[in-house]
Amino acid sequence: MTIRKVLRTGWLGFLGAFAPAFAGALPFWMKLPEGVSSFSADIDWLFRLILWITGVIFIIVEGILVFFLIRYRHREGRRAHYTHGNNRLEVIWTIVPGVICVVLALLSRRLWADIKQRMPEDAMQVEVTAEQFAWNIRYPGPDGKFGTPDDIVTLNQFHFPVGKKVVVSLHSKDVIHSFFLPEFRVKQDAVPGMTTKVWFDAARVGQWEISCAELCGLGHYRMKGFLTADSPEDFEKWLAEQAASNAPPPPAAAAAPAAPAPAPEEAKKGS
Ligand SMILES: [Cu+2]
Repeated sequence: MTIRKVLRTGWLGFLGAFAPAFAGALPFWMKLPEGVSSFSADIDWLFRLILWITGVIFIIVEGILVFFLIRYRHREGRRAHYTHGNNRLEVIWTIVPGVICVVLALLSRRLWADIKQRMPEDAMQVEVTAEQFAWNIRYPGPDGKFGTPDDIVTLNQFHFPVGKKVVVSLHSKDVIHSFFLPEFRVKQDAVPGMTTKVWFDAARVGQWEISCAELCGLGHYRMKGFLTADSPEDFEKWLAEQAASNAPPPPAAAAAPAAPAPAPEEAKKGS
């Protein structure tokens, strides 16, 4: 097989394999989880494009490797001969990957800036502090400031209103963790001593998992939180409940331990 034939076969294979990529087709075992955030479709498009490019190159390279292994296997009486290589081929397989990398970098540049560099204005602010092995979620409370007594803190329970953009300031208390929301196409390391911002939003009401995507210790497997997108009314209700359970007991209640506790139904209405 001449070099020209190898190149032509490879090129035709490349084109053939790309046709379904542009139609957005993927075999069922390669399907990604449902995309919930407003940028998940853009991430998926890039992901599929890169997967097809690397997949097709992988198949071509491995195919040529197997072909050479069989074609030039050891046979009695056949002598190897020295070859210095082919300059034209060297130039082609250096330039093509170079061009692909530059095109991918340019294609992903805007999306990267939108997701990682430009935080949306007018977004809800939440602080997430990772520790072995839990997620501490902090809301600023009515004064809108973190680190004040009215902050609302929950463990592993992250609620936010559907359709609202949320900016998360990520911290870590101990080791490197990774805040991973697969359905939102968000994954960001939480590094001790650093504040890293990340944002997302949800197109629908639902509950998903917050995983830690960094092997952070023996309990890494159980470092799991819950992310819930509520309707705005449900979110306000939930936040008010959390604020009530976070608030220190009023001095009058502390001074009168003998007062009868309200029935559960009444307590609910009062909160
Ligand atoms: Cu972790």
